[in-house]
Amino acid sequence: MKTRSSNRRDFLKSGAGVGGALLVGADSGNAAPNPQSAQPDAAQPAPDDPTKVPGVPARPYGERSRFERILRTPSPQGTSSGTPLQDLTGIITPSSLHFERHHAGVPDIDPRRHRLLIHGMVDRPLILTMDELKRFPSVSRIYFMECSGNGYRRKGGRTVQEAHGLVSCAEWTGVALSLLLSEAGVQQGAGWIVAEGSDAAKMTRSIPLTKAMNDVLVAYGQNGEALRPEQGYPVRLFVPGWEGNICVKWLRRIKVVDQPYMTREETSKYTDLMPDGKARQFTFEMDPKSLITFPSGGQKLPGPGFYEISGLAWSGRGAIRRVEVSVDGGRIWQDARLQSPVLPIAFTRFRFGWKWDGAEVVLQSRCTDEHGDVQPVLEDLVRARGENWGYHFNPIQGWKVSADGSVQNALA
Ligand SMILES: Nc1nc2c(c(=O)[nH]1)N[C@H]1C(S)=C(S)[C@@H](COP(=O)(O)O)O[C@H]1N2
Ligand SMILES: [Mo]
Repeated sequence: MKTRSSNRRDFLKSGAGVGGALLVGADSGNAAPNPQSAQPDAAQPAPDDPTKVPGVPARPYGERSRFERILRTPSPQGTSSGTPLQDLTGIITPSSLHFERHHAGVPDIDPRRHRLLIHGMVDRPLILTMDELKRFPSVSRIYFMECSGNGYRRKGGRTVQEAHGLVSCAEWTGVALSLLLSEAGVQQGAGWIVAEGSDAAKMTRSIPLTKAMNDVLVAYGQNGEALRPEQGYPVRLFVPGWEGNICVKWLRRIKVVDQPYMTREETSKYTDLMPDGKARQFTFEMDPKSLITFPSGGQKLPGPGFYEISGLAWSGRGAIRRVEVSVDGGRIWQDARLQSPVLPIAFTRFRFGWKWDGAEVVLQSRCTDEHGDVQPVLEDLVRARGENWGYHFNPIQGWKVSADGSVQNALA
């Protein structure tokens, strides 16, 4: 059987396609393409014969190749870290690169001692151990999660990771909250739940019962294994399509109540101050958003030629129906190809073939979700929401490609 690299060499030798530029763009999608990778036979010393040298032995827990270097970017305060969206393939974010946001650190929880309490306006209050929780029928779903502060308006950012890294997409496994609430028996007059975490922040949020009974998960699995501590080990709430902060991590308590509790997170934080001086509360859903991840800020194109523009689109309200790309600063928009699967409330990967003539250009993407909601331009967002606002930042993102191939954030 031929290896991937020998196929690649044959492809280059045959002079098929457009040579090195195609491979650097589509194959590595990397921030710093190595121009030598276009001529492996000529310019690089012959590698040691990998068929003669044993690598790592079988090991109990896998690690990536030592040549792979992509990382999250922790904030200076250590309270968040961004996903390197520009370096990922497909739609799943590896758990080790899932963005983090925590208000007061990551607690170290022994799952054998952890309990989940479900109480309040219920007939049969429950105290569940993790083992008991895992005995309930479970479901696995692929969902994105985005911090409502992602891309915060005045933040800027050189790369897609710095500007928009507080969004990821994973497969989440757990028990439907509706099942646990039915088990507890919700009483007449209940209208909300309050979810509380067991971290120092005691993150607490109110959620309408209609959502709680719809698609909310009490999740203990992430990409096929236990949640990572950063993601809420041993158990978190997962509220599909809504602001990340509602997905309470290290979940210890769900209280069924008759009204929202007006916690810190829904009064002083996570409200949207409007131009008339009033603040919007409970702006739950994340709006449709798309990003070109290649080419994007900080990357450099090696020269004119063919490239496959690629990126991600998502909407908190359902599936992505359409992504359009403009390669002329927004005059002409053309449909990008949506890569299957196109799942509701998940990343959708889009692709668009493009021939760069070497002139300065601004690349943009614009998505539309299944309800017809379209990603707006920045000017329209500012007009609607005023100067004070900064959360739920989903304007069309442009990347400027200069004549030397360098790519910059056109919004910064
Ligand atoms: N208990 C608890 N839950 C929490 C938080 C927190 O600080 N404490 N941060 C919230 C915020 S603001 C976001 S955006 C998401 C981030 O989830 P992640 O770190 O798994 O990406 O978790 C939410 N859940
Ligand atoms: Mo967040």
